[in-house]
Amino acid sequence: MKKAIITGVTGQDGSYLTEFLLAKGYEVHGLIRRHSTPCDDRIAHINDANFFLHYGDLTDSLSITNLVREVQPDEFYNLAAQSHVGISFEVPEYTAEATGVSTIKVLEAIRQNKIDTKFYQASTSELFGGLPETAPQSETTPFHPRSPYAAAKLYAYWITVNYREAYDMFACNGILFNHESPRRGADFVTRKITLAIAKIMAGKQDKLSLGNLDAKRDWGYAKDYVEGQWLILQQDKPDDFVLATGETHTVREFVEAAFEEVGIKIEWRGAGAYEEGYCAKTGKLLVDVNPKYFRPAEVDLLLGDPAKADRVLGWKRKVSFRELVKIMVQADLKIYGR
Ligand code: NAP
Ligand code: G4F
Repeated sequence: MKKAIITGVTGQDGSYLTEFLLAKGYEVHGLIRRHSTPCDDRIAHINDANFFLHYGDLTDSLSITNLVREVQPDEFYNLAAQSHVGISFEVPEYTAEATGVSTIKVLEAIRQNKIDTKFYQASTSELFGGLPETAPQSETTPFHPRSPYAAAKLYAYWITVNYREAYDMFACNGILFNHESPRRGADFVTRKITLAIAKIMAGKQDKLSLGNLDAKRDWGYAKDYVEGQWLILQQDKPDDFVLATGETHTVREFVEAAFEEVGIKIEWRGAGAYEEGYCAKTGKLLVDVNPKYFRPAEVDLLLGDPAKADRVLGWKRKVSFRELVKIMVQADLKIYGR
C-alpha cells in the first residue's frame, strides 16, 4: 500500500485529492491546522480507515519533519498555502512565509531524513503574470509575478527545481491554471458568483458586487486537476507540467453563463467602475462593480497551453466551461433549498 502526505488537506484540492488517492488504495495522511472552530467541512464526510490527520503548520518546520519521519511517505503533495491573491496584498509577509519559504521546510525534511519520496509542489499560472503578449502560457513562458502571492510561489517553484537538480530528488511542479468546484472557497470569484445567484434566487441577497469584470481566466474543474497532480508523480522522470483547459473567459462571461443557468439574461450598462448588470426581463439591478475588489496589480489574461501534459501524461480536462458553471450553480442552489 502506497502512503501519501497531503498538506492543505482541508482545502478544495486537498479534499478531492484525498478522495482520489483513497479510491486508488493509498494510505493518506493529511496535515491540518488547529482552528478555534472546526474548519474541516470539505473532509468531514470521509470515513476511511486509511485516512489519518495530523496537527501541524507549514510554517513550523518541526511539525513537518516529525510528520515526514513518522509516515515515511511514497508521495508528498504540498498543497497548503495562503492561496488568495487579493488577500496576499494585505498579508504579504505571512504569504511569503506560508506560500513561499515553507516549501524549503518540506524539501529539507525529506532530504535530511533521507526519505525516498516523490514531491509535488502546487505551483500556479499566477507565476506568468498574465501579460497578454505571453498567451498562451506554457512551461517555457517567462515568469512575471504580479502579487505577493505569485512572488512567494516563484520561490517555491524554483526551490523545487533546485532540489531536483542539486540533490537528484524526484521533485515536480504542477503549474495549474484556475480550477474550481462546489468546494471552492467563497471568496474566489467563481464561487462568489454562484453562491450569490443561489442567495438571490432564495431571496436572501439583492445583488452581487464584484471587482474587475474584464480579467480573463482559464477555468477548469478541480476534480480533473487532482488527477493531473497524481499523474505528474507517476512518471519515470521528475518534471514540471502546465495543467490548463486551453480556453479563456472573462469574469463577465462567467457571470452571464451562471445567471443563464437560472434562466436570467444579464444586460450590461455603463463601463469600468460604473458597469452594472440588469435582468433583461425585469430590469432589476443584479450586478455592480465595487472598486474595493480591484487589486493593486491585476493579472489580465491567463490562457494555458496543456500540450505537454496531454503528450507526456495523457492528461486532458474532461469538464467544459459550461459544464463547470452548471455543476457549481446547481450545487449552490441545492444548499439554498432549490
Ligand atoms: P485552498 O482551498 O485555499 O486550500 C488551502 C489549504 O492550505 C487549506 O487546507 C489551508 O488550511 C491550508 N493552509 C494554509 N496555510 C497553511 C499553513 N500555514 N499550514 C498548514 N496548512 C495551511 O486552496 P486550493 O484551491 O485547494 O489550492 C491548493 C494549492 O494549489 C494552493 O497551494 C494554491 O495556491 C495552489 N493553486 C490553486 C489553484 C486553484 O485554481 N485552485 C491554481 C494553482 C495553484 P485551513 O483550512 O486550515 O485554512
Ligand atoms: O477567483 P480569483 O480570486 O482567483 P485568482 O486571483 O485568479 O487566483 C486563483 O487562481 C490562481 C491560479 O491562476 C491560484 F494560484 C490562486 O491560488 C487562486 O486559486 O480571481 C479571479 C479574477 C481576478 O482577476 C480578480 O481580480 O477575478 C477577478 N475578480 C473580480 N471580482 C474577483 C472579484 N476576484 C475575487 N476573488 N473577488 C471578486 O469580487
